[in-house]
Amino acid sequence: MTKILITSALPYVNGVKHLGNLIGSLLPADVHARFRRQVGDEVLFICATDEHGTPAELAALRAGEEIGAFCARQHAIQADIYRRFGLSFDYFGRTSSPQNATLTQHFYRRLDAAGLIDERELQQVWSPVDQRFLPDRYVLGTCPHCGHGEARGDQCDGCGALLDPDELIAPRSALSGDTSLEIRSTRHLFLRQSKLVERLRGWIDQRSDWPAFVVSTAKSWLTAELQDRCITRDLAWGVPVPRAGFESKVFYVWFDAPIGYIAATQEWAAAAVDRDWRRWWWQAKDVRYIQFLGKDNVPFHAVSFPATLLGSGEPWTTVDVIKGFHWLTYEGGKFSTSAQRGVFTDAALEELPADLWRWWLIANAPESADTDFSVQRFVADVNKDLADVFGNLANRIISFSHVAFDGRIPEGGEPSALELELGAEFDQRIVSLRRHHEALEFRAAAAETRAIWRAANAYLQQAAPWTAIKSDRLKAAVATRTGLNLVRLSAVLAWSIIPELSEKVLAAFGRGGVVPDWPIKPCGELLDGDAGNPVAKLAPIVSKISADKTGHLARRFGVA
Ligand code: B3M
Ligand code: ZN
Repeated sequence: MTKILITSALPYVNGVKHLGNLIGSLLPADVHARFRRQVGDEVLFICATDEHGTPAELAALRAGEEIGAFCARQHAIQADIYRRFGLSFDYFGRTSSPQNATLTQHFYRRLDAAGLIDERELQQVWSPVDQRFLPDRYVLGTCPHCGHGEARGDQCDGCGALLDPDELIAPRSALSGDTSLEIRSTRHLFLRQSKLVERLRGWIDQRSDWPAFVVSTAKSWLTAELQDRCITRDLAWGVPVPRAGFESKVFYVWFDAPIGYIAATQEWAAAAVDRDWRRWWWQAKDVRYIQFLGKDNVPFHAVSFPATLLGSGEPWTTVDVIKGFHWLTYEGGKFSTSAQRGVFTDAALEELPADLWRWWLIANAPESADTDFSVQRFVADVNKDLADVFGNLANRIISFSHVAFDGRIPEGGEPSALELELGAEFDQRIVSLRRHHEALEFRAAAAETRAIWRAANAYLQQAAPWTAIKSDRLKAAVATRTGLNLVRLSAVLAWSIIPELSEKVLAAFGRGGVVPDWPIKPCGELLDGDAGNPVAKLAPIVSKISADKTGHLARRFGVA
């Protein structure tokens, strides 16, 4: 049994995520975790909310809520949404946990002892009214390039230019509006990544399974003069820095967030007996570690976090495979949390069952390039694949078994050449599906899943038990038995992508509520098996999205 450690990028706690966030890390991680459990691997699937940094602080301020209470409330909201999306985390933790604070400070001490921490003086914006240093994005003003009046000290949303706070015209504090801003010097800690370049390069060269664009992103960071990284901030909310003179500072959110993967595993271990986080993270040579994340997160996972782990000089598990994703765009533009543009995960679930979203997103995952979401395409695909093919297949043959065979998998008759060919075809298809899942090729896995449903449908069209029953009961029995087993097999093979719909089907066969084992018997045998077993009636599992509903979705989600 292989031990597979899976982490999804940690969603920021600052608000409900959109479908782009879901497909960019959380959902593919879940599909892979489910697939690995099906084939019998030992899986640990870990995620958490990323709770520190300025986005959380600003969102709490806007909500008029104390930051700790805000994070606790938002964590619960996101946890509930992910549960309803069927995300099967073994643990969904929080980076504000005591475990993460202790571990982050531990890494800092190890890096410091190894001579990898430097104290340097920086010039920063100080607000006399707020009595604090302001991070770049807390300084607002007029953009020197386009004249946009609400430009931030890190970037202008009007023209996209990257800025420094001292370039802004008429700068003011985002907190209080204070215009009497000063520049003061302040001391910060730097992680000397430049001293780790060779070790990082050697480490990256040993990784064989990263997608090409992930390797090239990582390498481009290493060949360019690798910058030492400032790992502290002048904020009150975050992990305290255990160093004299740093009492009013915390660690930078991107320093503690990836450490949160390990800390969340410690939270998981603390939540029950017989769980050992070290089996996954410490001298764990038998673990294969896969990370799922969006392309903007690649540098942090391919360079910065490994620098922390390797620099500690301790035997931590480092990542074997980074599966990075491109963007999901929205009707030709950007999904945007700040502009509330796009489909948000809570709203998606108000409208339709999770599996419809899961199916479309995985079938269209932005794996090799950006992919565009549109309501029209979504509706067309879901209606065709899930209602016309998968749902129809299941409902039609199960209801026929009740009309003609008493709701049982019928006995009698011998498989003909048609069934034998079908068995051989399915053996091939299952091998190919498994290969796609193992290679983390999500679109290809969905395409093969769809091809399997279509092949099952085509068989039933041809074998037509509803016609055969009029003249040849044994032939109808073989076709119905094969058809029912095909439906069950189709559900097993689709379970990692559409778990809820699959389980409805599997429950009809008395096999709901457990991880369905990946088929290992030859299909010829599977498709002819289980004669005499009952099959429960099944209400229509997927209903087609109507034209009215489509109009409603288009209106609700901002495009007519
Ligand atoms: N929260 C950024 C993001 O969601 C960040 C990921 C942290 S992973 C350690 O894009
Ligand atoms: Zn501008």
